[in-house]
Amino acid sequence: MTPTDGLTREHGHELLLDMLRIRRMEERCAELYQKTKIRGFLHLYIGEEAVAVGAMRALTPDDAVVATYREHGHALIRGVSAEKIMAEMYGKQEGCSRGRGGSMHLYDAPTRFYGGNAIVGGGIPLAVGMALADKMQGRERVSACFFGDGAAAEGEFHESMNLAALWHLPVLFCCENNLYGMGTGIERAQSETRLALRAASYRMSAWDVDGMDVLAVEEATRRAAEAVRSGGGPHFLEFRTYRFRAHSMFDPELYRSKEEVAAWKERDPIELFRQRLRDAELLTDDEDAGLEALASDEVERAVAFAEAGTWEPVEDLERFVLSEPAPQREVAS
Ligand SMILES: Cc1ncc(C[n+]2csc(CCOP(=O)(O)OP(=O)(O)O)c2C)c(N)n1
Ligand SMILES: [Mg+2]
Repeated sequence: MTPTDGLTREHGHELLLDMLRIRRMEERCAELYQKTKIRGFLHLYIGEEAVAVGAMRALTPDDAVVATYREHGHALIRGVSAEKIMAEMYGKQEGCSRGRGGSMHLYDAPTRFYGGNAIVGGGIPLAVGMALADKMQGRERVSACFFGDGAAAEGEFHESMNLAALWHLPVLFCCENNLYGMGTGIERAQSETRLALRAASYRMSAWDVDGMDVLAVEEATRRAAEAVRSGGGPHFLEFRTYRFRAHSMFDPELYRSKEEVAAWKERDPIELFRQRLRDAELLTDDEDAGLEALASDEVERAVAFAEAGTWEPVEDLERFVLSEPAPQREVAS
């Protein structure tokens, strides 16, 4: 565990609040899904919050972020409002993707949050491309790319790692190793399960980080992001984490034992950090309750906003759809 020495009360509260904001928002999403208010796919990030919260603090507004379909937390902490996220989940046109993307395709150009991507590994080459543009245009910024352990077995992962290293691009690879890709345990699918080691073979700095320890995540990401920003080339962080919920809302979870899940829940990033703040006398009962209230209020405001949102009119069905004009055919009479 990273020591809390030097941690200010304010900083500690912000980290705890951000993790609570994700947790409470997603717990509400699960309920809304049961009520069919949210439909389609829904992948919850519960258990992994320390990664998005710690990592996002080490990035600047000028940096770019690319994520996966398990990206509600990343979007929220990057600065996309809970209202816009929830409206997007509902499919309302006030959502950050105009209600056309849903849970897996949150997108928000003003915060440089470039998705949300349903294709496993699909965001990785996008981040490499953005980093190439930055390098060519002499901008000192980082393209941070979040993806799962499953993505590390995809061809585009390797192609991207190779080019990023070869061209010395400012990419920060943030691998969220939660040990499973859907129902397949990493040791059944990948010959080298230490993903940082695999990344190092591409000649880039890579190390693994306790993804349940928000301070460790923040510290490691800050170190890596600063190195990337100052011309150190791509860096790779493997965050060891765990999802507490099923892969998606359609997963009966037959591939892992209740004991395993319970053991990881002992390391719940929120409870661990809360306890550490208390031990360091940086959090009182009242302050804790105040943070919980802030998180819950934000979620309820977001739900009200989504409920009050509007469906896109049917006349707009073909807007934003790329299509060639239909060829004019001679009709034989
Ligand atoms: C290219 C591609 N192949 C397969 C799938 C189906 N699929 C969706 S999620 C997933 C597992 C990915 O696991 P991981 O990258 O570890 O992310 P996690 O869900 O654990 O966050 C798979 C195989 C997909 N969406 N895209
Ligand atoms: Mg995974």
